[in-house]
Amino acid sequence: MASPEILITAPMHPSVEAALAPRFTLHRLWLQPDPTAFLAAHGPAIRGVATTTLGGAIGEDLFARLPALEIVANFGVGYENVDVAAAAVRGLVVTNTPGVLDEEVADLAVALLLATIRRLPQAERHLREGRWLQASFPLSPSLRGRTVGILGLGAIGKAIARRLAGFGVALAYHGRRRQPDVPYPWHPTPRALAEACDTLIAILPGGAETRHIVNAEVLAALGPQGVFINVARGSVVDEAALVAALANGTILAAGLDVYANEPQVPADLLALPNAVLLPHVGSASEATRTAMGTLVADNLIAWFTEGRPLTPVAETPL
Ligand code: 8YV
Repeated sequence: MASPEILITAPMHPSVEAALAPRFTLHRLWLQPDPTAFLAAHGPAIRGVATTTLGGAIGEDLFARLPALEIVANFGVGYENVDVAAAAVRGLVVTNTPGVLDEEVADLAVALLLATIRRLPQAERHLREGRWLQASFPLSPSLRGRTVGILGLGAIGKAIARRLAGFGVALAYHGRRRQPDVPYPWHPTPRALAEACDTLIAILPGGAETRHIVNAEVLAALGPQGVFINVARGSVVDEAALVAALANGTILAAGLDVYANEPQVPADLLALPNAVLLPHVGSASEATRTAMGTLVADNLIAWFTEGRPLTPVAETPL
């Protein structure tokens, strides 16, 4: 029997193709000189799609050209790039990569928090540029005595909270629902959380529902000693309001791993001395990206061999 045909929409970690190549016929859409003509010719045979959070949005426009499509396997725990409602109408399974990146992203979140508060990149630049020979690096703010609010207490948020419990800071959270088994105070809105803390870590899903959930009002509530860390999605914060809040002292500092329009980072954000900026590296270790790629492939393999995906998203019609 011919092996099932899989469309890969964008380049992703080599572990995906390594695991899929022996079992499937692979088509690499981004290498096609004319993707529209390619889809017209090969679309009807394609039964699976592997896509990535950073590879652009996919939905009905693509699904309509793939009438035999059964499953969309997303590289990334966030899957706002896949129109799950359109997929559900067509009875398509959608999978993501939960679990395998939680601890890695939580490590990065804490590293970014400390780097931002203790101004580690600025301190390193001070040394490298020879300025230490003239003067000690200026004293930094401190994590001591802070209350850290976690916006989105899912699996990664909890992994961040576990780490921060060991740092002796007070914790609080906001999510859609209070979680009865969580010992930290819950606040019913992002603004109420920001009022109750001075350090806010965003680790909630992206997409329309959470767009600009951190706005000028929330930043003002965080206050002049406020530190904002974003390891979620650029869309969850009003980037223009954040730039203004950092520039005029509404908040103290920000540490960002994600942006509204990646890989574009606005020039006025780049110019701010009180922002620590990373290029979306939360899960970007070799080991974790390999685990994510393997899970993308394993979902497709499980679907085509056993008829059940390993990690379907909540909206998937199973
Ligand atoms: C990756 C991520 O950067 O899992 C996610 O949702 O944002 C990151 O782990 C992304 O998936 C790479 O495509």
